[in-house]
Amino acid sequence: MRRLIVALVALLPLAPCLASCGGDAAGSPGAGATAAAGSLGGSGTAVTTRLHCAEGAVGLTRTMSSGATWTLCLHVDSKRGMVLSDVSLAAPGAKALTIAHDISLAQLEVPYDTGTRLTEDITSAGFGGVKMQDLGTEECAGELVALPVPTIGDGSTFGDIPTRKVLCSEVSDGGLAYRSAANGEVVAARKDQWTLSTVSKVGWYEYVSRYTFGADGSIVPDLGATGDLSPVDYTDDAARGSAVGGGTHDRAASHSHNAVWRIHWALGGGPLAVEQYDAAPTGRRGPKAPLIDGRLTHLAHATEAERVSRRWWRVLAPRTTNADGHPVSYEIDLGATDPFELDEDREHGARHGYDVAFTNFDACQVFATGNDQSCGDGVPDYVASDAAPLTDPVSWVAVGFHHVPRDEDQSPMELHWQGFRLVPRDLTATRMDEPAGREGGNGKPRTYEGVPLDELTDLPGS
Ligand SMILES: [Cu+2]
Repeated sequence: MRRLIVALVALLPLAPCLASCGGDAAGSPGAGATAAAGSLGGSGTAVTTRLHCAEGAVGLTRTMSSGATWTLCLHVDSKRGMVLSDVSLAAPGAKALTIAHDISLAQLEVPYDTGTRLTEDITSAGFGGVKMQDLGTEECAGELVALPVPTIGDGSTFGDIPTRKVLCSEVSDGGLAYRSAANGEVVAARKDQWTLSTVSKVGWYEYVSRYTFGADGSIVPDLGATGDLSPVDYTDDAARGSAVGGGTHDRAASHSHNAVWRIHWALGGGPLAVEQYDAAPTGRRGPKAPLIDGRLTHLAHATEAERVSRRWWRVLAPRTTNADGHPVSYEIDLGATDPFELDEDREHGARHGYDVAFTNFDACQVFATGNDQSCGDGVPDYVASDAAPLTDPVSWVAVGFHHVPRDEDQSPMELHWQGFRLVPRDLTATRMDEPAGREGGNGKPRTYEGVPLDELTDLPGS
């Protein structure tokens, strides 16, 4: 059942851009070298000239195993590193819908539990410039793409901008998409996934910034860490480190990798809205199971929100509906994370932590902390100053990893990952790639395996 449609696109240097890529003002790349495709991987190039991106950005596209097509512009910012803009998805046979104007990292804070070190790796060191590493075939099994890598700002002001092979575009097996045995037939299919990644070396750590685009319309931003433990952050305090040498010696200090991503949503165009879903047991029971009530709450204004059990958020386009008449939306699924409170936000009072925050788009609001602009230093400032209805949402998604070193972290450290998922919710009326025989399966079925529902006796299992 595996269906693989590979985009056939030109392997040509990018022509000068004819129009803006539509990215946020803060992320617009400046004048510089044009991007060129690098060596061709086994699965074909993703670089396309069909998409008009801003100068300094490369256009990328990929048609997935589901038949859905992703297209986006990508450039390197000296601070944020890889920045995606105009990220759009075309479901099979449908027009492309712009999902996000702009997606990037907005901060990576690394405080050590010993209290002796705290770094802000995005706003201080930056993931672009000389920190962004050239890649080879060990790091990238797919296509290496050369990009202009500005060392200062967006590159529009200072000198020549080197073009280097810093981006890896890779298509890989995404595992089982579905399996269903019914009506005497098994339908099953695998799926593929498309990853874009860069590596930035900041001190002893090397960070992999990665976005995985799913055949199902999902986007998974994540951050991997490798390189080496800090050689200068060891402690005698057993509460603040763990022995990585013989016996109880050489306690490498525990620390946190506090990452925040910024997503400026598009969903085909505004006004948009944000909702939070919560569900809780009622304390009562039905005939066989507890009664649980869940509901969506409209978040009318900029706000900080915390992760609790069964809670999730979605950004929706109330005026753009799928064939079922449901507003198209994307769900923010945090998955596993170590919640954190950014140290730089501590002056905002005892309760200043957020797992997800929403604000209206402001081109000046780029970083989660250390923004150092008239529009505020960071997310709590942005939320506090934003009284307008929340209709042009930016999501600030905080995903932490409290790293207690282990022997296997040396040396080099095995890559550890932290991230989250953006999952389409009601983007299409059914799954995008219904297999033969399942077309039109939409809503409550009238029969199951040929038996009318009212004749079905209770089935064991779910
Ligand atoms: Cu670490």
